[in-house]
Amino acid sequence: MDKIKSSEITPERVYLSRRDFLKSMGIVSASAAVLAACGPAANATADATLNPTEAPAMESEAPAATAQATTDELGDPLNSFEDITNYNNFYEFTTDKQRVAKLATDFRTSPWEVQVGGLVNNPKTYSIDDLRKFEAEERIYRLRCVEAWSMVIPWFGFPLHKLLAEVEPKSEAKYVRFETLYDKEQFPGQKTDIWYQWPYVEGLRMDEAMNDLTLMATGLYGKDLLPQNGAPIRLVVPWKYGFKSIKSIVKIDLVAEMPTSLWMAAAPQEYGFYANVNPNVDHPRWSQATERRIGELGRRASIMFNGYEEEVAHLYDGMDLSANY
Ligand SMILES: Nc1nc2c(c(=O)[nH]1)N[C@H]1C(S)=C(S)[C@@H](COP(=O)(O)O)O[C@H]1N2
Ligand SMILES: [Mo]
Repeated sequence: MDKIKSSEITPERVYLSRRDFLKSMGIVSASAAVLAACGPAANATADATLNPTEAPAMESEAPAATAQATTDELGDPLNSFEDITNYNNFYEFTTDKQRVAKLATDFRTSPWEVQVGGLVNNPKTYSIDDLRKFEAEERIYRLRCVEAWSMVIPWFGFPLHKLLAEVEPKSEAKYVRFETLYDKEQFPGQKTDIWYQWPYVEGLRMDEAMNDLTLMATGLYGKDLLPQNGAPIRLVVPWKYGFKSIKSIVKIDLVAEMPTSLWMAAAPQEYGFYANVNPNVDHPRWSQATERRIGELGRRASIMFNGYEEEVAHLYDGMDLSANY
């Protein structure tokens, strides 16, 4: 995965000047509209631009989205910034993927703290500025939702193992438990969607957490994360179904026992702890053999460990992969 290690992000001023150039050519909003019309975000974008009084503000706020690469290591093109920021699973806001972005507009991501503790020698509460001091890099990852759709996303962030090294896990620590912000005022779903046990919780086994692919993402397309993607910081575990990649994290604990995730609590027969992408094991209610890549017509074959078999298959040596959904 040389591509990933050597990646270097273009400074923001380069994007800005490029954007100013495009703007002077009068093609920024036009090209954005064309991109959106090709993807599932068409409705959301159309709604947002229907009101002409909102259009100028939206344009000046719209980030100049640029990534180093144009494809992942398999040659698949990146999904557009519009797709990635307008088609989201974030049940704290709504279960309607095309309404998350709008509901998340005013979400407060500053100040923000992440408490890291549990079975560690150096527990520490990190401000988001502290977390931004970890050297960040661009990582192009496929995101494969358990619902059988997928995207290719240029994340920006740092490997979780760098953070764990700082807090020094004790030898009794066997798992890492992550928790999303609990705030009923800002997350309408936490108030109304009583089916779920809030806050959202996820977990990884220690060796999964230490794997170099496991990313703490603070940005995508060279910009800070938007709230709908889990601002200001979220986990990205590319070989597992998307629900493992928990958003808007406020707490990370090193623990001895396997944590119970929100999805294990809600439907244990459908969502297991490991949740590795596996086209050979169907979800109880649908096939996992194929997926819909957002922006593409038709379906494509899903791949074992979402294409990261070489990096992670060894973590599961001796485990019955047909049994641990
Ligand atoms: N806190 C929280 N994290 C979450 C979710 C959620 O509802 N709440 N949804 C998950 C699911 S099912 C997926 S597929 C991904 C989607 O990430 P994206 O919207 O950035 O593409 O986020 C995951 N992380
Ligand atoms: Mo998902």
